[in-house]
Amino acid sequence: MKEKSAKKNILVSVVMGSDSDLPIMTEATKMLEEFGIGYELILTSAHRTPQRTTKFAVSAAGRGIKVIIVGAGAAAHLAGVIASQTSLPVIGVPINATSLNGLDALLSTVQMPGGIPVATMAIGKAGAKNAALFAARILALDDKELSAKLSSYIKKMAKEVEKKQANLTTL
Ligand code: RP5
Repeated sequence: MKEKSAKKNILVSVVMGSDSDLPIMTEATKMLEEFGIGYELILTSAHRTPQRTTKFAVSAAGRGIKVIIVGAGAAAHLAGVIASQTSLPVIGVPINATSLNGLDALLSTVQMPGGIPVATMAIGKAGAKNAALFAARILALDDKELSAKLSSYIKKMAKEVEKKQANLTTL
């Protein structure tokens, strides 16, 4: 099922506030690759490079991007700032980057004022993985092949639980 993203139509932007977020956001890119979804990796910060962030946000839809995944830690305003400048769906991944263990990023990402939605995932690796799966579910709305891949993925997960159950009972 693995396909290289480089030659694919780029439909998803995976944005990070810092290169220190990459080990977490790799969980998202791995899933996108598994589903054969083309993506781009963008490094930009709401606070350190506000103009670069605006340039990215206002141009994304025109470049054919359909979904934006944003990982950021600390006072994580990046997803909200991007969501405020595009009508594309924005999925936020709070990252554990400070002594507050990601709670700061979670609240900064999820507590958006009414009118500017950010679909906020769990803190860290599970959130990054789910961000990619959520993007896949959005794209699958008008992509039957992708929809079938998602169904197989869900069935495979269920089978794995059954296998683990069988292993438990033979212990
Ligand atoms: C945020 O600050 C980034 O998203 C990162 O999670 C955090 C720390 O960044 P660095 O100081 O490691 O570059 O903007």
